[in-house]
Amino acid sequence: GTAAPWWTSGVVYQVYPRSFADADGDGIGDLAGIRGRLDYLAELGIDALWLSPVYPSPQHDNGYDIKDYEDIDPVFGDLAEFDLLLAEAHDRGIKIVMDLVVNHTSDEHPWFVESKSNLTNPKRDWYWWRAPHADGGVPNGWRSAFSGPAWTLDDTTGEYYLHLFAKQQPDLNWENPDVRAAVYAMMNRWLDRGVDGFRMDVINFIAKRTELIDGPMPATDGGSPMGPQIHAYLQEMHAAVFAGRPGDHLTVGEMPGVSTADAVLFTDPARGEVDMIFQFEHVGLDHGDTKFDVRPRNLPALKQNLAHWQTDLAETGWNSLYLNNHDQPRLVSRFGNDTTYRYESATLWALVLHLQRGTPYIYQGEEIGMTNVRFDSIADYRDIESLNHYREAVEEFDLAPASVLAGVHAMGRDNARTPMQWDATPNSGFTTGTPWLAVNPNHTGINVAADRSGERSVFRFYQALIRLRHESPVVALGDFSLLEPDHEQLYAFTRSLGGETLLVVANAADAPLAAPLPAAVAGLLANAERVLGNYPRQSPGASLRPWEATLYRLP
Ligand code: TEU
Repeated sequence: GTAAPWWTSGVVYQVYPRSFADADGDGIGDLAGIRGRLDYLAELGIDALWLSPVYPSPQHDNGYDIKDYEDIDPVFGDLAEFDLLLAEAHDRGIKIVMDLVVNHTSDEHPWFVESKSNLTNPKRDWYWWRAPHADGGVPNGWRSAFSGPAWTLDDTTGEYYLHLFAKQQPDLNWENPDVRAAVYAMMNRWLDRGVDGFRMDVINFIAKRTELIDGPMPATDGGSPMGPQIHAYLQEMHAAVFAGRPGDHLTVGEMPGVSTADAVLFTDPARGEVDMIFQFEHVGLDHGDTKFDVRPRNLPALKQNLAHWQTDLAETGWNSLYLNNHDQPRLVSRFGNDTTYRYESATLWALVLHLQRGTPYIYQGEEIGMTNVRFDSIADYRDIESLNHYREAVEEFDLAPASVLAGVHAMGRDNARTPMQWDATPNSGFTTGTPWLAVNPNHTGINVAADRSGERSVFRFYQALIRLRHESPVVALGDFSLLEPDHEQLYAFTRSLGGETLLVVANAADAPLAAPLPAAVAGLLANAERVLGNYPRQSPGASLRPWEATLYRLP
């Protein structure tokens, strides 16, 4: 058959352009800045870059509110600059994956401006408009992900429009075939331009459970708005955009709230939907109903959930592997120890994630162990999700500001959006201007230059993991088996393919793990050959040091 697609043994690096590298000194990252760092990314060894949106946008949600799908926002550059970045990335064997945000547009997109202008214009049905419900007010009880109702009343026409996110992000009506055709045409023009695929923003929400919109006034059932027609839409998109093209364009769908059963349907190659998805179960285990309701880490639950995704998608389908992105707090602060054992815990989670079956995603700064930030005041934060949450919690629910700020410290999205830390100079080499969001004060010690000059380099550990995935079929394709699933601090599993077996042994805790190690692991360690580790070599089976992680090849 045909060769396996590149992404079965490749690694994707996510760039958040706003915070990566600023070439023109306006304090906001840009395309020229990314182009200036391509050698760094090539040295890391990644196969593709996923760029968060760089299209024209009012920037209410940092570019996830798009007003023109086929241009570049001047703050990031222009189409000529984009073509240059694309060419220079391709020269280095690096693919470029764009962010496709078509569940919603900006409220300044010409489509919405026309749609809202009057009740009978041709684009009225391109969005979700509804008259006030008989009970008065919003059509149903859905809430916006950014606080408040998911419906806003438009005074011009006296109707409400739907926005699962900010009111400046009206949802497109995918029931309308004209909407779907316009999106596919835009996607085809980007692929014709040479881009190598799309990360698809909340793509499972494009299909709504319409019975919850036009039925009796349901109190929000807390369930997903995702409707069953999602599979038909994705198959239609695949046929209209990707099917006839040579080469493996990457499609990764961001899908909050889906299960492994859903994911098998979405990622079964025979169904022609998407190549892989970003699921949210593992990043939902350490908080309550809202993400800011933080709960303590539960390692067995985390291990078992990730193992569940490994085994349920083993025969059919494909996993993405991530612990970080522009919406999640920094992994070393959330799952590790970002002070005493920052190097050890950052590399432990890198090993645990990159040795699983799927396509790993590295979020900018993860490869040098960047940490969360703790600004003193909500005024230092920029993210609409955190700002709306803080205002609602403090002003409407009368919660104590300090406790609400603590939730933002732990889980706010700005944790991932402080500027990339390149060196110890004042703005960490990110900009010569004033950064749009303050640089993390710890950049003087945590930065690319310091990491790569150090004896224990997170960057070089990621380089080794990426090289391993490129060279070793058992890493890319081997069967996964979790060991000691209930152990509170040991994370151990095997990968096997064609007689070759690898073993990961990781002590995900500040406390050492005394020998003898649990029998299931100790038994395998006899004659094991060390492949990679984050501590100086010691005899297999000895007590594990804090956050010690080692990869072994078994005889
Ligand atoms: O995120 C979708 C999504 O599910 C987020 O609301 C996520 O649950 C939340 O941010 C976690 O706190 C995508 C983009 O990744 C995000 O940056 C956008 O804000 C959002 O869609 C709307 O486009």
